[in-house]
Amino acid sequence: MENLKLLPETVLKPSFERDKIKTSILHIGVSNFHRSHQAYYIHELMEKFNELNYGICGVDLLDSDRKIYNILKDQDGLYTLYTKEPNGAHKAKIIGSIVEYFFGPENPLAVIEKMTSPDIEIISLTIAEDGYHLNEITGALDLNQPILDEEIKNPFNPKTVFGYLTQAFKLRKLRNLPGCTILSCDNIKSNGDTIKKALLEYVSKTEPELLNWISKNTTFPNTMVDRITTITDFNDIETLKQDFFIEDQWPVVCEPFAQWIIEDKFLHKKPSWEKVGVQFTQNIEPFEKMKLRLLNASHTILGILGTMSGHKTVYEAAIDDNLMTFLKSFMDEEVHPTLNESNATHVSNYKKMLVSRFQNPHINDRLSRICQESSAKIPIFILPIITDQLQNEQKIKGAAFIIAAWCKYNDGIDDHGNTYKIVDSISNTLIRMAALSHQNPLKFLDIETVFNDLNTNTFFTETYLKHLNHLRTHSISESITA
Ligand code: CS2
Repeated sequence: MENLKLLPETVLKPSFERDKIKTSILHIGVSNFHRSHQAYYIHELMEKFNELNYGICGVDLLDSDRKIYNILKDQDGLYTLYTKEPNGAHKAKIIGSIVEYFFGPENPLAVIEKMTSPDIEIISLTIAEDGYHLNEITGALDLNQPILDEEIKNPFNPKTVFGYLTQAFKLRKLRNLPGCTILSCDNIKSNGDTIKKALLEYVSKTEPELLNWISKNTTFPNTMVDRITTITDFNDIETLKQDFFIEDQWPVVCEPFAQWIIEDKFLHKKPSWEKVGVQFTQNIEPFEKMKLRLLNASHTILGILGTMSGHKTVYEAAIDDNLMTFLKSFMDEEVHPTLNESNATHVSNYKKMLVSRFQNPHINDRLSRICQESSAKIPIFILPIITDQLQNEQKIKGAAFIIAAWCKYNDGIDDHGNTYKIVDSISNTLIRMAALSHQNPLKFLDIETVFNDLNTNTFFTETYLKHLNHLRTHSISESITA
């Protein structure tokens, strides 16, 4: 903190008194995205309005997060948000809203105690799809996963968000304390409803007498979250050193755009986050659908088709004319008809803005980041578009092309003969089914955890087959323009 004074004028530093901050948010999952989004908004509220009531206590639950824990401890919770504008302007801002930090694997009881503190009004989450431990087919909590089984047998040594919340709620009830708002900030459909349903399933199995208390003492707003945040690379750390004299072990790099829409469903007084651009709404669905089906689906498309064409970043893929022509017509003809155009959503403007966000030349967003865990992303971002279009007997040509291309993607060789790695929790299955598809082209669609019963729709499978056959002997750009 003392070192901040040594930084040049060009670096934006917290001007508020960090020791006056009250910690009323406990956030689980201090990812880059959390640091570029929620922690940034809260910092803005502190900086611009001196509202110091929503300080964040960061918590990580996974062993693999030890590095960020050590770094944030070392840096007194401070880190740099490094924003890059399309015109090349760069901004370095030191974010000061994370004021405490706990690490579950080191001291689970301290985390439970903190979660029980009456000061904590909001427990927010960015735990990614995996953190919800859902069964891919039924969507219900998958109590057969070994981590949950082990945790249920050792409730005082929790591992997952469910074990922690259950213990904290038990204590809150026992101590006659109020409950809190559980605010999921994950990029999944109906994130608030999803965590609520999974938590209630867990509690009914482990502590059924707590169910009634939870229903009266917690709320689960759905949210839509957005800010393109890259994986920090070594060059960014170096540039910050050279251009801004900042020594930060793990800065966060992102675009200037940010959006956060939250269902107005807080247990305590609603935070005045609208002052810093957060939008509260009664109905999150149109916003959420628009973001998942336009931004995230487009990312997946650029990721798969771009990697196969030999591109490395979203920017490179987004200035490839063939890919963009395909993407724009997919957005117009197959996605837009499934969305509700309204004054609130402005789908047409949103599409235009997306293209310029993707074409920001200074955001080094690797396609390898986008393609990670496609088996979890495609069912959220792309398949619902196909389901809606099929239901309305509308076009699925582009979507079938994307799925056929994804099958070929899992062969791991691009159109120039270079290889790349498939990074996915079911990579073995993807690679095996893609290989079997060379003899039996519909085989890939048999991965039920991803495609459900899509392989029974002959309208879809016929179009898919046509594309896959063409892709077998042609490159992505030849197939797109065919
Ligand atoms: C990306 C998202 O992971 C992905 O596939 O589409 O991380 C995207 O960058 C964010 O949702 C932007 O808000």
